[in-house]
Amino acid sequence: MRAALLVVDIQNDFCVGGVLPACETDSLIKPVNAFVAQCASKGIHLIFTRDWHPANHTSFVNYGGPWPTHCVQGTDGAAFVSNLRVPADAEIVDKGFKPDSIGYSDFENTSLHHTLQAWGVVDVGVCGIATEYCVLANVEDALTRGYVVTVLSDLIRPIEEQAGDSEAAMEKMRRSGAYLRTSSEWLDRV
Ligand code: VGL
Ligand code: ZN
Repeated sequence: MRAALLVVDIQNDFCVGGVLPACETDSLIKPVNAFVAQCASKGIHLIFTRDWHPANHTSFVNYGGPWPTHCVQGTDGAAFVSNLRVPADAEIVDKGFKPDSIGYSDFENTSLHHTLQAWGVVDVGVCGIATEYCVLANVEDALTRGYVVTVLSDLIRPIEEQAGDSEAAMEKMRRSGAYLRTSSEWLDRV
């Protein structure tokens, strides 16, 4: 199987009730669970990512960055939301662990690219949080590394700090060469 699904940062701090919640995450988890199960039954490789910061990360307001303290390694906020089903054989990739690097991408300082190459992956579908930060960064880095990348439009959620942020990110990903399709459209093609 030459396809992989990247499930980005579905963690407590980014969901309803968290410190940095994305929009409408309540309607995200069930469809992601169902889609992950469908992908698994087709043999699609599964990767779940976590934002995984040290307590002194420079993206935090206290250290001069833009964000409230979030997704600190080992805390409840950094845990996957409890109703997200993470299959036992899914690969988990952590990022953002360098204190002085913004670290939105799972391709920076991780073995993700090597893992995908070892599996022979060509197609990468991306879902999760947040559209205009970690989804965008992963999509752009995957494109740079030569993958065929599809943004799964029904299974992503933005933070939308400013109205239009999500739209702009979608347009940026499209212009960079990503396909924007629904999850079922992608599944029919891979
Ligand atoms: C993210 C803001 C800060 C994300 C991570 O996962 O999109 N956003 N850290
Ligand atoms: Zn972060």
